[in-house]
Amino acid sequence: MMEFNECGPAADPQYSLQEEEEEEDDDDDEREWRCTVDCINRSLLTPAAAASGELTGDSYNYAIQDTDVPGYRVIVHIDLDCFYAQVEMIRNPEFKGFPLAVHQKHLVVTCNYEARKYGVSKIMSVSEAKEKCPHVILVCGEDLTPYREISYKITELLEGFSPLVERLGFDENFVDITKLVEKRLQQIGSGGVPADLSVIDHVYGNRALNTADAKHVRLALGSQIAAEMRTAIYNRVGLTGSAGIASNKLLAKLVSGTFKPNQQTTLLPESIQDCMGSLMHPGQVPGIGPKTAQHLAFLRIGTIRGLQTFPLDLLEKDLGVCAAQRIHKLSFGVDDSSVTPRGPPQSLSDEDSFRRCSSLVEIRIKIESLLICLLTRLQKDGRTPRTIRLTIRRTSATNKWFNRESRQCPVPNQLMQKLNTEGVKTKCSIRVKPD
Ligand code: DGT
Ligand code: MG
Repeated sequence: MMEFNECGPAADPQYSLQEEEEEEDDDDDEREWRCTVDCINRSLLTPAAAASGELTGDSYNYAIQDTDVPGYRVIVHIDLDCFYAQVEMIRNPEFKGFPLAVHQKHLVVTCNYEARKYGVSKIMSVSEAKEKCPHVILVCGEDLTPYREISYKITELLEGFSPLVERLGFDENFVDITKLVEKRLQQIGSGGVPADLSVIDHVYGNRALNTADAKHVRLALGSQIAAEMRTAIYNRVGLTGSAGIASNKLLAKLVSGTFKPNQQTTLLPESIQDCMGSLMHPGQVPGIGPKTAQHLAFLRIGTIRGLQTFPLDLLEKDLGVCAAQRIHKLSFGVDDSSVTPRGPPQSLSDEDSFRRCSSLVEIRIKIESLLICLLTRLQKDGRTPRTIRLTIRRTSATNKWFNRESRQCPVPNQLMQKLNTEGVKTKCSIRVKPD
């Protein structure tokens, strides 16, 4: 891994989007929503009140002064459909229309919707996929370069709609379009909202739109903008995606998967509780990671309702005030976290399982090839890294997260100079010493 920052951990490990997180075997298994709960000033609203849309202010005034008022924000979550598979179909158009699976080592990491019809699914072994669909086209997806490149293209495209775009993995983005919605409201002006204003595509729970309700109007306009974004992604990059439109990140992410592929769903405030209630357990709430879910299970909290009704003071004692308040609010669909653009990644990394390596020579060849890939990316990036780190993770049958060992050092000046003058073809010299 190459880091652009000073030595030390690259970024907030809670909910960061480091390149390395997007690789297989990511150790950030506690992907929790960034904690923005104000632990000193408790919210003026109870979560239930906030979730039900009981906000102060004139709901008939469509445009609001403070576009950051929770409940009045309009957030879009876009998740590209079968991302790696779509990229492979762009690279090889002859694959279009046929069942296709992308694998890394022996695992299918995704497959197109044609393959899904045969029962092929993500994280299925290649042999099982072949059993389900003998004529499935298998493409190796171990080189992430094409996915990474298209992924950043999509984010850039979305930034053309709003500067507030937050990447979440390779194929998901949150976009805060509140300001854009405000602009459209201004364009509508005093003439009033057109009576035929409608939500594009699906409304969660089939709720009827009430054009006299400010939040409904804002979300309906949001659904139009989301549809424009999806059209732009398709026209300019050739990819389809599914979108969720809601008043916060949590809800937008939750509903974006309701109808897939290539569809979108808007959540009106009156359906928030139904949407939260549809989740089987707290671990399904985006922002509640597996460790917290495990902890909740230990407290015998196994359902969303159970979490909502669990005494907050007890939860605070167990999880700490900040975390307890955060997940309690999340269980009601309340999420105040803002869409935070993160800019370019603070580190670049590559990894391999070294499964087929059984000698130092093979290890050396493998590390050199990883380093060359990294240097190629570094050269394209254009920034100068400060630190290089090598991490070894020894997996065991019982726990694959432990036994992580790292060594790091400043990137040698000569390496960068050589890279600048001779390019990546520079021979990488690695010394692998036995312990
Ligand atoms: P979707 O969203 O259900 O239509 O399908 P995908 O393929 O877009 O799935 P998603 O959004 O969960 O993940 C985006 C890409 O990330 C996917 O195309 C392949 C990769 N990916 C997903 N799950 C895993 C995993 O468990 N391991 C690895 N290495 N890659 C994964
Ligand atoms: Mg996806």
